Amino acid sequence: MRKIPEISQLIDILYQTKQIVVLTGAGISAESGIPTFRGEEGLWKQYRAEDLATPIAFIKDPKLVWEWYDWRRGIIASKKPNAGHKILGRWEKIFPNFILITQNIDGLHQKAGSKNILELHGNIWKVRCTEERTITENHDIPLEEIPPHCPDCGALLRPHVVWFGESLSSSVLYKAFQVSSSCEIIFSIGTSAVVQPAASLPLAAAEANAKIVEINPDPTPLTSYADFSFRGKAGEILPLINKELNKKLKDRKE
Ligand code: BV8
Repeated sequence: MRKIPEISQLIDILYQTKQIVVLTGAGISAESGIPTFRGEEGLWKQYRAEDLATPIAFIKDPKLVWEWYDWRRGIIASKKPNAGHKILGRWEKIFPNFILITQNIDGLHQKAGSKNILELHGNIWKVRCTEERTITENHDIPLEEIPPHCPDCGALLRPHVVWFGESLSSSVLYKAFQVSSSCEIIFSIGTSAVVQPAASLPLAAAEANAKIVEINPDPTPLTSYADFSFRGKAGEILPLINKELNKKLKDRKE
């Protein structure tokens, strides 16, 4: 098992911490087989974000945008949470105040048992009527009709996700900044830390003297601000941290 010296220093803080925030991005789902956005195998490789994940793209060609989401839903539907998702699901039960903020729309954190989640960018398994704005779950693989229409009023349905150029839910965003500005430690796991306003959350935490812990195989714009920066995969690093944490918690009980 890999030994990383900084882990013991992190554990010395972590096991006494009450308020923890974790921000995740597409990287935490990479080991579940879901392509990230910007990496080598990134989703954007075949497509450009500007062409698809925007309201203009949807107005111009709802069928093309829905074909892309239908394709992604097909990929995600068969994927399972990995060790990283599962450990975060367990940490929610260990730490008194634990909030998970995710940029991901794949729903794998919920599948791994996490309950206290803020989904900044929505959820690929929800659809919204473009007229009535009603939101419903839809797990059809593939979609019966592309683009799908509202069964009540016949208007186009859209994915209930936040596109580029769209504002996030103000209540979700307010809560995300509130908990980030009052936590003791914020983990930034599997995100390239470029998409705003999500990328500002760890900085808001640091402003309030929280420690920043980054887990990512690659450096990001956040790396230079991180107090702990683990260069590795979430599914490898989180089990190492979790193992040391459990040892410390066990010692404390004895
Ligand atoms: C908004 C849902 C107000 C849809 C997504 C300020 C400056 C510049 C630009 C802006 C700004 N403010 C706003 C903008 C514009 C824009 C923006 O941020 N653009 C970026 C590209 C610069 N932001 C917005 O439009 C936001 N709206 O601010 O509203 C407004 C209104 C009008 C005009 C201006 C402002 C809305 C953003 C939400 C967009 N929707 N997704 C969908 O998914 O289809 S964003 C999309 O990117 C996903 O949600 C994704 O989660 C998110 C972030 O990407 P990451 O998760 O970080 O994924 P990525 O692939 O980039 O990185 C993965 C990382 O994991 C890599 O670092 C990799 O090394 C690592 N990794 C790989 N394997 C592993 C791993 N890590 C750990 N373990 C592994 N195994």
